[in-house]
Amino acid sequence: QNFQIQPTPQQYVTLQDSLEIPLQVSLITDKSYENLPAVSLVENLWKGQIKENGFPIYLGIQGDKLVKKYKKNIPNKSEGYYLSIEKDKIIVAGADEQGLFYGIQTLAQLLTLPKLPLVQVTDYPDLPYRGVVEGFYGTPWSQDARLRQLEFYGKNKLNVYLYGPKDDPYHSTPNWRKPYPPQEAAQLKALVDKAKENEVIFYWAIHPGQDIRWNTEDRDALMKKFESMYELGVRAFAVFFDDISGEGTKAEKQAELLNYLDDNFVKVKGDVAPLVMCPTEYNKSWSDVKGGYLTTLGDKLNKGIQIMWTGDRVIACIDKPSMEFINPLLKRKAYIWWNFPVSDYVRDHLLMGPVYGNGLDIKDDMAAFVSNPMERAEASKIALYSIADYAWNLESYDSDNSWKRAIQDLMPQHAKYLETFAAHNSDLGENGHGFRRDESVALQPALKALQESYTKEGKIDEKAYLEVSDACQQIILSADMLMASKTNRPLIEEIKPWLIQFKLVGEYGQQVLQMIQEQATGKTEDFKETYAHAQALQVQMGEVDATYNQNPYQPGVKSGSKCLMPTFNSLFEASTIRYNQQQGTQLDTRAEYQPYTLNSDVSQLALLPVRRKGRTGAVSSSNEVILWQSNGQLTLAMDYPRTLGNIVLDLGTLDIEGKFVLEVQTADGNWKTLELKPANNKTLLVAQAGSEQVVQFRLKNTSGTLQKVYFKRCSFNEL
Ligand code: LTM
Repeated sequence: QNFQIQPTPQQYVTLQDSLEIPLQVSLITDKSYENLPAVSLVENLWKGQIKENGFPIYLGIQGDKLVKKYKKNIPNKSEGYYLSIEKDKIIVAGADEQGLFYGIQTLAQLLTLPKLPLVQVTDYPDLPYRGVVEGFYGTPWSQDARLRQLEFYGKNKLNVYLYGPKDDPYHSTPNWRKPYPPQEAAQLKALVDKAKENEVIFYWAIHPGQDIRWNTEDRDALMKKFESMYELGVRAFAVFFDDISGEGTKAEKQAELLNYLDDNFVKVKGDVAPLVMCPTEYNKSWSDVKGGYLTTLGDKLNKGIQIMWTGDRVIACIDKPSMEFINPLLKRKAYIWWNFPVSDYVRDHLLMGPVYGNGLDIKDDMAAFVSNPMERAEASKIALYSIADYAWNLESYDSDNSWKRAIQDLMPQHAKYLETFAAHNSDLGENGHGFRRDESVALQPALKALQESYTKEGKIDEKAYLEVSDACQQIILSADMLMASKTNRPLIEEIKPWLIQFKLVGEYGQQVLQMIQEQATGKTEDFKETYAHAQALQVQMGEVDATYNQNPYQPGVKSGSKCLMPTFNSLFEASTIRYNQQQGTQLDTRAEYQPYTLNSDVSQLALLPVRRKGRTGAVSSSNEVILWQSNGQLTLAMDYPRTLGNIVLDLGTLDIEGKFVLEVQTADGNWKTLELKPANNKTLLVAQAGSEQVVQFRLKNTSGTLQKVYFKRCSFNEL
C-alpha cells in the first residue's frame, strides 16, 4: 500500500526528491519552546541526537520572526501548520501551538520512510473538535488502555477526550457528589498529564441527572466536585443528562444549572474550555419539538455552551438533513456524539469494519465530532483511526482506504490477517436500534452463488466453492497467526475469544463445504463422518459462546454472524435434508434453533433479540429510557407450550402497580395475570408462571398514559 499521511492532509505536494534521514538535528526557535509538547515530540524523534551542528529544523508559531518568511504558507486556521522539507532544512510552522504539534506528527510519519521525501504540507482540520467520548455502559477502560489511547489521539490529531464512562460510580448517580478516592484521583491526574502531552483536551464529565435535586445544595455539590477535578488539573468539563427520567429531565432547570456553572466556574477560572452538555432528548427520534425541550436549551443556554447530539436516532449516521434539523433548534452547531463503534448493546459482537455513512458535506454544520467507542479500547482503534481521518478532512475521506490504513497501522507485520478478521467481524447482529453494518463484503457474491445453486438445485457452483474454500483457509490461518502474534498483544488479548470462535467458523465452513461435495457425489459414508465433524464444531462454537464474555446483557462471542454463519448453516441444513431424502435417514437437520419469538408495538423494544442458553431465555436489555405508550405491550411466544418457572423483570423501578400487567397465555388459550413481587432491595421483580404449560407471556402498559421506564432485564427459565 502506498504511503499516506494520516489523517489525510488538506494539501500535500511532493517534489519527487528525497534526502537521507538526518541522524543529528539542531532545533532552531525564536522563543523558548522547551515546554511545548511539539518540542518534546521532536526531542523524542531524535533522542540524544539534538546537536548544535545537526541538520537544521526551524520550529515556529505564526507571529514568530523565525517563520515570518512563511507567513503566507501557514494556514489561517486554528491547529493548522505548514511543513516544508527541503534539501538543507526542515521548517515546521504552526498556526498555533497545536498546529506546530501536528506538523511534527506529520514529520514523524514521514520519518518512518526509508528516505525523507521533499514535501510541502499545508494542513488544518475541518472540525475544531475531534475525538472520543468514553461514554459507554460496561467495564470502563483500564488506566493503561487510556494512556495508550491518549497517545494514539496525539498521533492521529484527535484533540478531545471526554471522560464519561457510565459505570464509573463517581461520574454518575448517586456518587457524583463524592470526590474520587486518592488512588483514582491520582490516576485521573496521570491521564490529564498524558492528554496535555498529546495536545488533547481532557474533558471530565458528570452524569448527575437521575437523582439531582434542583436546589442550592446539589448545585454546590456539583461546583465542589468540579473544583476537586480542577485541582487534579482538569480544565474542561461536561454535564451529561442522557438516559434519565423524572425531575432531572427539565430543560429549564438544566439550562439554569449549566449557565450557573458557566458564569461562576468556567468564566471565573478563565483557563477552562467551553462547557459541553449532553441533553436528555439527544436524538431526533425522541425529541418532542412541540414539547419545547430542545428550543428551551437553544434559547436559554449561554452561547458558549456546546450541546451534544447523536443524530436522527440513538445510533445513526450523520448527514446534511440531520444537521439541518437540529442546528436551528439549538441555535448553534451541534456537537456530534457519534454512537459508533460502541457495542454496549451488542456486547457479543466486535465492530471492526470500515467507518462509513456520515456525510462528507457537513464540515460547516458541526461543532465537533466525537465517537463513543467499544469497551474494548484497542479493538476500537480501527474505527477511531478512520474517525480521525474523517473529522480532519471530510471531503477527502475514503472509507475503505482509511480502514486498510488503520489495520496496517495497528499491526504492520500481520495486517493481512487482521484485515481478514476485521472484514468478517464488523456487523452488530440483530439489535434493538436496528443499526447494522456490512460484513464479509468481498466474499458475499461467492457465498450467495454457492448457497443458491446448492439449496435450490443441489448443484455446486465450482468457482464460488473454490473461493469460499480458500476464504475458510484464510480464516483459520489468520486466527492462528493473530493468536500467536507477538505484536500488539493488548489488541490480541482483547479479541482472543473472537479469534477462537473465528477459527471454529473457518473449520466449520470447511466441513460444510465437504458435506455438500460428498452429498452431491454420493459419498455416503464420508458424508456421515463429515456431518458428525460439523456437528462437533457447532458444539464447540456453542461452548465458546457460553464460556467467554459472560456479561449479563448480551453474553457470548459471535463471529462471522452476518454472512458466513448463516450461509454455512443453510448449507449444513440443505445437505443434511438432501442426504436424508436420498438415504431414508433421519439425521437432525437443524444447525441452530430459536424457540422464542418476540413481538412488540413499543418501537424501542420491537427489534430486541431473544436468546436461549440452557433452559434460560432472555430478551436483550436496553440502555436507554423506554417510552412505553399506553396499551403498548411486549409478547414472548414459545414454539410449543412450555412450563416456565420464574419470569424476572427489571424496569428500573418497583413502582409498577396499576401501571404494568404481566400475563401468561396457557395452552387452552386463556390469559392469566401473574403477581410481580420485588426480588431484592433493588428494582428486580419476579413472577411465578405456575405449573400449567404456557404458549406466550406479555407485559402490558395498562396505566392509560405513557410510561418512561428502563428495560434492564427480562428473563425466564423453563422447568
Ligand atoms: O448515546 C448517548 C448519548 N447515551 C447512551 C450511551 O451512554 C450509550 O453508550 C449508547 C449506546 O448504547 N446509548 C445511549 O443512550
